[in-house]
Amino acid sequence: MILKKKPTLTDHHVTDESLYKARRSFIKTMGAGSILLGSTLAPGILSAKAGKPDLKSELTRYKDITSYNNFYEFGTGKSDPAKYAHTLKTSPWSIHVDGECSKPGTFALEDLLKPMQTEERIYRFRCVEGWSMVIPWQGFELGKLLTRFEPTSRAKYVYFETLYDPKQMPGQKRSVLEWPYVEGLRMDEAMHPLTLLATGLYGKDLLNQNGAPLRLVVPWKYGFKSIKSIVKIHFLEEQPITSWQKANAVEYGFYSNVNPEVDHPRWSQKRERRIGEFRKRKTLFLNGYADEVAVLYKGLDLKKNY
Ligand SMILES: Nc1nc2c(c(=O)[nH]1)N[C@H]1C(S)=C(S)[C@@H](COP(=O)(O)O)O[C@H]1N2
Ligand SMILES: [Mo]
Repeated sequence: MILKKKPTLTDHHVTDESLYKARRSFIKTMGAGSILLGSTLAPGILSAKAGKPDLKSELTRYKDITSYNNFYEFGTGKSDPAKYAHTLKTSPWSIHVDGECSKPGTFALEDLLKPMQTEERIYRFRCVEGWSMVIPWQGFELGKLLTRFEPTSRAKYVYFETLYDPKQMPGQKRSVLEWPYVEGLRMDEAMHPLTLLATGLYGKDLLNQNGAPLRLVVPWKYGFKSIKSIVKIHFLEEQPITSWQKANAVEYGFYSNVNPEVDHPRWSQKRERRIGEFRKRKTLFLNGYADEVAVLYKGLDLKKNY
């Protein structure tokens, strides 16, 4: 679960990243920075207070983000998804929307994406296993898509399903989890402007191992909430049961908020290893997004609702 040796830096990675950074500063200089870093960015990023670390300087290498993965549909090893996820066919792709909403339906992915403006968001990403990354996503706010389906007043939760097709996802032939992978959010979490649907990272389309063509990103929650390769969105009144709750409800709760004060039953959550670094970092409450999202959990006992 944890990288044993320090990854080596090859020319390929350096080129990849220096090109990316050069392009970003070029765009900024040209005054077109608003396209990438403009007014639609969440308050926590735009108004990054003095003293808050600049996540841009902490970016995890593209190579690590795309080769050290969790995607059990392709095996449980960290390098399995990069090796095996090529069997997933991401085009054509459609998404079925139903439940408590006025505009359900089955939609071709292109039609869903057409009106959505993608932007870049650099987020910390913390896996429940104790490792973390900083990832420059391309995506759009989940809430802006969900609104189009007109959720009813009874929609208190939304859940998502990953594709189920053992031919394309051979890991589904083994019952390590109940398939398809399902995850859920409370409606206010889903509608929060930090919550993204990602279509790319580092300025490129998502690779299959990272959840192409569309995956959720909820930066203040443990990584497993960020469900990959989504084919279904369902609005409902009752709290859904997620794949990880089904697998082990004692270890994985519905909320799964990053919280250094609530240990996993088998290990501490106080520290994390940033992939590419040697010394461990302190894990931040709500993964560093408390200013933005702590208000969602006012009055909720986070030791019980882990
Ligand atoms: N469908 C599906 N989504 C998933 C997973 C999975 O196994 N299947 N793993 C989760 C876990 S545990 C993590 S940490 C993140 C990993 O995302 P990454 O590989 O892009 O870093 O994806 C999450 N989404
Ligand atoms: Mo994870």
